[in-house]
Amino acid sequence: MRIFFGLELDPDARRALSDWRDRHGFADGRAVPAVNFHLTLAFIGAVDNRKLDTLCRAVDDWDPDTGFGEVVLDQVGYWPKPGIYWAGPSQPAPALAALARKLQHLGGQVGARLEKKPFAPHVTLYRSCTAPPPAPAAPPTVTLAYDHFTLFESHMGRLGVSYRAVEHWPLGR
Ligand code: 3AM
Repeated sequence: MRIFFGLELDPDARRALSDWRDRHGFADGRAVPAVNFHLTLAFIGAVDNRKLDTLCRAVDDWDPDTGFGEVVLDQVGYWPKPGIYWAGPSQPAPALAALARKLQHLGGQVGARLEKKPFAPHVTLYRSCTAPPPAPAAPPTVTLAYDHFTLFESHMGRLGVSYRAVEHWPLGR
């Protein structure tokens, strides 16, 4: 199975981001269904059941010092090569960056390639854009509050990709 760690959007954040996109976020690409909105922390890739189990136990054994928190998705950006139009925080998110680094490291123990690019927190709004999207009339202001992180399975079906939460781990005390 193909897996990654990420943050879920709570229903309010999901709805707010989807509403903002309907009103302001136009792009010539494939709109990500709101049900699929997530913020990727660490992409792991394909693992078998044994590696999945090893990874989950390694996360269980680790006591994250990252607490619960929130980021405000208040800017948009465009990556031309993958054609990704995204929403993300304009402010640095050091706690999430540290969490992402640690999860990457744990993923490395089951064969995940180390990501060389710096962590760029974002929620993908559109994929496969063929042209840079027009600047929106108003930026999003969506608060993404988190108190856990999630291991997702990414599944490619006849109707496109879908994500299934495999396991959650709480953040903060
Ligand atoms: O939806 P976002 O942009 O957060 O692009 C994929 C998606 O990111 C990314 O992992 C997330 C869940 O699928 N992804 C897919 N293949 C990847 C790879 N080989 C990858 N990231 C890094 N390397």
